[in-house]
Amino acid sequence: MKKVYFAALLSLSLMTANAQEPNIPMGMFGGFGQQQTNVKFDEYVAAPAGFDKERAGIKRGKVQLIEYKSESVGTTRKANVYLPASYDGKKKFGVLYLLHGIGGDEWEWMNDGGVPNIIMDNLYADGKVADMIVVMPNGRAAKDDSRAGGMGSAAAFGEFDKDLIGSLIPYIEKNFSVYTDKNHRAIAGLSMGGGQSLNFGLGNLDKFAYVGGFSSAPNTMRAAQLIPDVDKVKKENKLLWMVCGGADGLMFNSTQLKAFCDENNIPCVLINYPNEGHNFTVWKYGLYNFAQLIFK
Ligand code: FER
Repeated sequence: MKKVYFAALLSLSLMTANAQEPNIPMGMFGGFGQQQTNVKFDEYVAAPAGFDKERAGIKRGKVQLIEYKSESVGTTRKANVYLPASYDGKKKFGVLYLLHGIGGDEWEWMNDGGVPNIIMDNLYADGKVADMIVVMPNGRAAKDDSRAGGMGSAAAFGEFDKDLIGSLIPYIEKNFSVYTDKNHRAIAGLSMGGGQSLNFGLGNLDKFAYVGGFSSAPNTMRAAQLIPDVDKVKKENKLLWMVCGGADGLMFNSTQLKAFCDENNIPCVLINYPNEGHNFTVWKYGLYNFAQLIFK
């Protein structure tokens, strides 16, 4: 991962304007070490010890790799799906789409330290979450969607909404016992996946009622573009929740949105994880908290 972030820094000056951000001056990209916006953060409450540790004597869910045909990309693509122990194929569940970062793929949350299955198993065991499955796709909507793409695949991350909404969501809703309305669909992600979640979630208020951004990257659209209709977002979005490490140079992507929301009285949470950088400590905390707030 470290290598990827270094590459990200290096390539900043080479970046051309992101298709998602047509009106943003290049200076705004800033990368790590962006300008700051002062906002009042929401209270940080530490997650209980052991929230991310495998616990003995509880029921465990399982993670399965699925493949689906992507119309927009023109390939067969992969995603991991966490099914809780209580998933029996009969009762209907909500769906959380959980996205990865620039250096990741459909395995990043599972294999790079996110332990989403363990966090979810523990939350279920404690009765802290509503019924949901968690879908972890590959957010790089390109024929070659391997991790090797690095910064060069930033544009493919911007194309993922077509694959997600056009192919993956229909596949999940056809093949799993899940609700199919926006109030049972959530989207959240880390870094590039956080930016995608804010862009696609707020950009498709008819598809997602719950939106989360963890350490969102500079692919995050500026607030006025993300929220062109303040009243609509107030009416249709049920949760806009963000977290970012206090020592993460990407904080600006979150604070610019938080400041806009505060000015316009749009409910929005932004937690500053004290002294933390751009890493899974923050992202695990994000999943732990976001999962408890959705579908309730
Ligand atoms: C950038 C710095 C970091 C950027 C993206 C990232 C698009 C993404 C980091 C990640 O996903 O972990 O300037 O520009």
